[in-house]
Amino acid sequence: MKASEYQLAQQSYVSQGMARALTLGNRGPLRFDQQGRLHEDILEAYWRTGFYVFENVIDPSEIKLLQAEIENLLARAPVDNGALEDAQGRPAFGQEFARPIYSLIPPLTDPWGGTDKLNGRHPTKMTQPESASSAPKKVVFLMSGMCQTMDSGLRLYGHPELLKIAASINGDDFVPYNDAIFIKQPGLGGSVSWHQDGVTHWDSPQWDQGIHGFNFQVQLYDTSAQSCLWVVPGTHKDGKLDIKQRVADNAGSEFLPDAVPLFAAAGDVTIVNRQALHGSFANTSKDMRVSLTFGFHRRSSVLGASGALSQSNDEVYDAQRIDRRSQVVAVAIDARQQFYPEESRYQYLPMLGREAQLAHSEENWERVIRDYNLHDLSI
Ligand SMILES: O=C(O)CCC(=O)C(=O)O
Repeated sequence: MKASEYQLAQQSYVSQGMARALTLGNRGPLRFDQQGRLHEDILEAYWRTGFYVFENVIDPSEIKLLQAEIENLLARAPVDNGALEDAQGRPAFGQEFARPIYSLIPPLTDPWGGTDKLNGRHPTKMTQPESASSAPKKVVFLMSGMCQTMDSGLRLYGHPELLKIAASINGDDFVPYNDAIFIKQPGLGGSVSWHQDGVTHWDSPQWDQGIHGFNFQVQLYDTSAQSCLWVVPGTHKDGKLDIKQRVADNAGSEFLPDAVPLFAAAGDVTIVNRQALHGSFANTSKDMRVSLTFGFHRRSSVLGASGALSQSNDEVYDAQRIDRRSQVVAVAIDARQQFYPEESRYQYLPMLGREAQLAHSEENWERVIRDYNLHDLSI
């Protein structure tokens, strides 16, 4: 299918989705109560729908710094997965890191749908419209390790308001998960087929609507319903879903009738429950979307759990392992404080009293930040 035909097919779905999204009462400015917890109306809307769009959270000057670092990373990307050179023939960025920074795909394709990748959690394939003949053969789809590839990314990870949201949802002893930057260039960005993120706790006796945590997405550009993530509200409460059946029941169409778009502007921050059914379509629009995605868990969900997704399942997340990965939050908080000294510093309970030891220094960067994502806590 041509990209223009896909856009046309999407048109009425998109406008109906926008209308549904605006009835849900889960978008607006960030508000806290006097104890520094998310306002109860926000918590109610998050737990009812499984997601929230916080408007205007990140200052435009910070967004500019993030955008500049992303542009630089994109310019220095390898021409393909594992290639040693960028498009200008220079050594590609990031080859010294243990995990590849970049993941590239053919334009407008769906790399995971219908495959057994990522524990097979994307059972159906999205439409892959044809890209323009002038399009590059491969485009960057994901970038990982934002705390080591971008100074502004490390500082964002220590943002006090975002960490207050994490504490309000997962408790003061919340634990980090992983991060990934989704790049959806206009007319090129691939799709992420319908899925639920969590893979480990569906049959747990302690299962509830919050057991697999949530993901932030910090949006660097204005997005529309064509380019943004879509979520089926309330599905985080429903246990593991039969996604294949759901798509089959919709005459095989990926345009699930009850999904809504999380359209957002630059500087907005979205949160999505990792059990909610979500996905995004090939980006045939004119929007650039860059979503800095990073998640947090309840400590009780992770302690004693075995590795999944990016981690091998013979890993066990014991207290030491959790502490190792959580130190990244402490260094990020200090990196932020050094750069924005006027801002109030977040007090991260698991690292209380160890702030000096976990200051942002060259030594701690090498010890805690370099290759930190080998220790991600994926469940
Ligand atoms: O942003 C996207 O398009 C996909 C994000 C996603 O699926 C996720 O964060 O799990």
